[in-house]
Amino acid sequence: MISNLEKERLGYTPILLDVFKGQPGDNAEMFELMGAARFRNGKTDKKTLRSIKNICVILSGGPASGGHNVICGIFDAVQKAKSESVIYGSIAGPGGLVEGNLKQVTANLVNKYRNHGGFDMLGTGRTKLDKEEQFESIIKVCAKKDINVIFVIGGDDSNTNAAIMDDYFKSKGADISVIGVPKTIDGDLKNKNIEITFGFDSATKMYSETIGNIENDAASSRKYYHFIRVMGRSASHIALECALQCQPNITLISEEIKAKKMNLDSIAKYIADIVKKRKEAGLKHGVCLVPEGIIEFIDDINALIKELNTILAGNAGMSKEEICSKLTAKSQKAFASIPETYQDQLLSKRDPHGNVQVSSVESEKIIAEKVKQKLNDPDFDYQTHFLGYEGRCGFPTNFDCTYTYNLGFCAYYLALFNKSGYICFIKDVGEKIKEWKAGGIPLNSMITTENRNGVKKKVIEKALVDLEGKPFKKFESNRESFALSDQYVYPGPIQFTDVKEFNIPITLKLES
Ligand code: FBP
Repeated sequence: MISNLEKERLGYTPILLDVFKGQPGDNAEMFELMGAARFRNGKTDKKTLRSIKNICVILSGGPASGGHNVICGIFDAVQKAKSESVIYGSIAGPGGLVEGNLKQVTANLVNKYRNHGGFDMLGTGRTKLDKEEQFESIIKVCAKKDINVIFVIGGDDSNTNAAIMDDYFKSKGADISVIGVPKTIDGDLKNKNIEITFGFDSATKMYSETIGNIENDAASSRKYYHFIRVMGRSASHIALECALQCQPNITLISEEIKAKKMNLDSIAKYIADIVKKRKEAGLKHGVCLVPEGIIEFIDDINALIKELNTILAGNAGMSKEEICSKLTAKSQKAFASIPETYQDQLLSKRDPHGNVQVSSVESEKIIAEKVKQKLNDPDFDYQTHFLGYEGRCGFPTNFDCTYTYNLGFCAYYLALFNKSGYICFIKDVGEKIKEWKAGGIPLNSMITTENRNGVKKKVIEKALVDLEGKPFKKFESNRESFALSDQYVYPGPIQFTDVKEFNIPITLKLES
């Protein structure tokens, strides 16, 4: 059974960019602009286009609303090209392709998932691709299924997989193109061409609805401080966007905390001072946003995590005492500064890419508890919330539906125009849709090296909140008034009514 809204959303038709209309070659040509491949209206000799055999699509990493529409875009692009390519989906992320666990993406299947949230059409996973055996296995699976194009729909780690896989194929002369598609609710895979990752708009609107509701409860009940942690593994883009949308009293921005070298104690003092001032003004309630990734940006805790990563990488199964004995004195002190109930959360196993699973670290509770200790005021009472997984799979906004559908076309066109090792983009999305531009950039132009699991690895660098950028500056210039008086905004649920212009994120508007 499907809900009424599901039925209605199936009927939404995303607008297709002009450049992707008609048969490929009839209406589009590629040109190079400042290191990027770009499409514009024009004609291309069809004989110069790649002969695409079969295709594999991979949904990779955390889900993000709009992923299914990327696949719908690829599917429809194949139909428009009057191609006989079969599209296979890799089951449960990159691991499916390594193991040959594939599912055919048919018209019936895509038609069930148009404008639909989640990644459940194929499932997703975080398998790290960096071993020769994995790549050799993929080459065999591709040969068996006659696949010569792989689309990786993912975030920084997944597109790092795509870059490394492409390098391997090129070094072995394997004729398989790899194209990435920028996804992640975290919004941290961006640059001058990739202005936004898909899923960010839908997730921040879903979180903002709830934050607005909690703000209203705070202002109604007038007795609690609400500490709300919002997802975002590393960067604070989600917290900043929600802060601009809902105007809570306090929002912590991890990048600023790092720049100011703040530790847990100074963060607690900053919040406690605001609580005291509000109490003097007769306000005993408030709302504080905490970005999920904060823990890795707190000066002494970051050093502690780095040490823990190295210790845990080589010594699974050690007791807490043994681990602590291997820490430097400074890190032992930082570990002790975390309320004991939450210390084990830093010792939990790392993800396949060597990341601490910050979604399991209850930083909102750690901070709330520290503030309580600092205030020592019986009037201070708090509630905590984690807005995480519920933001990743909801119905995509009209913006995300349209953006992803075009990303699907763009990815297919890049492969068709003989690109490999590229990530697609649609830019100028703050403008009217007829101004949107499509293209791709080499994945390798985004690669750097980072310490993961104690080993130096190639990775795509995360784009953090720019403290000199307009979104942060706007927040900074308003935060004192947000703190001392209530200027809550209640955005309410996502609206799906058709609009001439998309209601894009405030941070994106300010950056455009
Ligand atoms: P991606 O970067 O893969 O899109 O994932 C983002 C994210 O939703 C983070 O916000 C969160 O910390 C993480 O995934 C949670 O991962 P998991 O699903 O493995 O618990």
